[in-house]
Amino acid sequence: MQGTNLVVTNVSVNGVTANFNVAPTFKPYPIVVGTVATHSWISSMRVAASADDLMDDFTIIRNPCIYGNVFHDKNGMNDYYVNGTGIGIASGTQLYVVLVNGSGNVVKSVAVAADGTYSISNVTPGNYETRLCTSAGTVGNPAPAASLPALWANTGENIGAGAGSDGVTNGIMLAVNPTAGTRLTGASPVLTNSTGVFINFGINFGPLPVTLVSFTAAKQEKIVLLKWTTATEIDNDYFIIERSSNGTNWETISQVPTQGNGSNLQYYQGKDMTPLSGVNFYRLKQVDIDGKFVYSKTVMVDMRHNNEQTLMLMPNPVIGDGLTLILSDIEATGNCKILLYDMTGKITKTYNWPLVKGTNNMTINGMQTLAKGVYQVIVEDQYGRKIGKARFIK
Ligand SMILES: [Ca+2]
Ligand SMILES: [Ca+2]
Repeated sequence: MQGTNLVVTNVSVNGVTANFNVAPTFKPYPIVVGTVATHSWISSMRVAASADDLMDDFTIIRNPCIYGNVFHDKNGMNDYYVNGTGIGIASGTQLYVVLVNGSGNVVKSVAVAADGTYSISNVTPGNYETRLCTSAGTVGNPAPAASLPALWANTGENIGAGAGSDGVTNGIMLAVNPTAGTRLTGASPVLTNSTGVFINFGINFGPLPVTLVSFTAAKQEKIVLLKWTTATEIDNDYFIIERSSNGTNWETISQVPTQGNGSNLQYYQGKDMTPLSGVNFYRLKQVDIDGKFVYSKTVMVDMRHNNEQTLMLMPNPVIGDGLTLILSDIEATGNCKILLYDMTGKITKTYNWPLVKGTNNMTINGMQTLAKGVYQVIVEDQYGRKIGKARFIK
């Protein structure tokens, strides 16, 4: 093959077909560069025949993309999550996500799809700002300011699927720095569109009536004390404390009236005088004077005695992909089995872990792929005996 012209019209890897549109050059082996029209997140592909004439050096250079969702997030950060129903058109106005470089100019911009998703593909690695705007701007020109249609407000924006926002709810995510393009090599590279930066924006129609800055529940002897703090309140009516044994079915514990409109911190507390003997979940239902309501995040209190709590889970609720199990006072070694059950009692994941005597710190991954909900973790020793049990929230 060396020194001979080779014509490659397309190459297929894992069902992805590359349409080569660049003239091949061969120095000293055939090298072909092309792009894949249907997978814009691949910036280039190269096929090189090695000395044995087999095309076994297949390289795909993939630039990262910036992608994510725009959510109609009716409870804002009260539940500490940028989430909700996807939205691409707000009050009839198309939304755009604009990628802005250090000079303040538009690098790329995309219209947000009707389901709230967007994807800016083939981004050259570098430092950017992303803005949620009502206009696309023009590439190379000064970027439009972050903007929303009348009566809509930003409620948060964050990187990744976890909780929290970047702290300033202005429709701007600062200092986004996608890493360099991933290079996949070999005869059968696995193609996925996973490289990139995942950014979500949350917006809401009108300001949120109540901004909750904290909500905690703590065991106090035989009762549970619930405390929460609001930063702003507009036309709030009351809070309802709800309790659940499983995170699905909720009952009302008590109702607490608002302390009134305000933009200073307001402190509240309530009590559950008769908590359930095992795990108790709590949430707040905040109700406006016009009857609209939103739920807070869920918190958990375990009323079991301390000597029954051999298994601790962190962080709980889970934030990223990892969950650390801390199992103390282990006497027998051998492989244990970690079983994750969803609330229907179905095993969703299993892990094996070699135990050591004493305290075991075991970090398992895969939490990102779990649906939101409450899960039970059961740890069994090598003989199938239950040695730890705990619940967590995703
Ligand atoms: Ca939210
Ligand atoms: Ca921001």
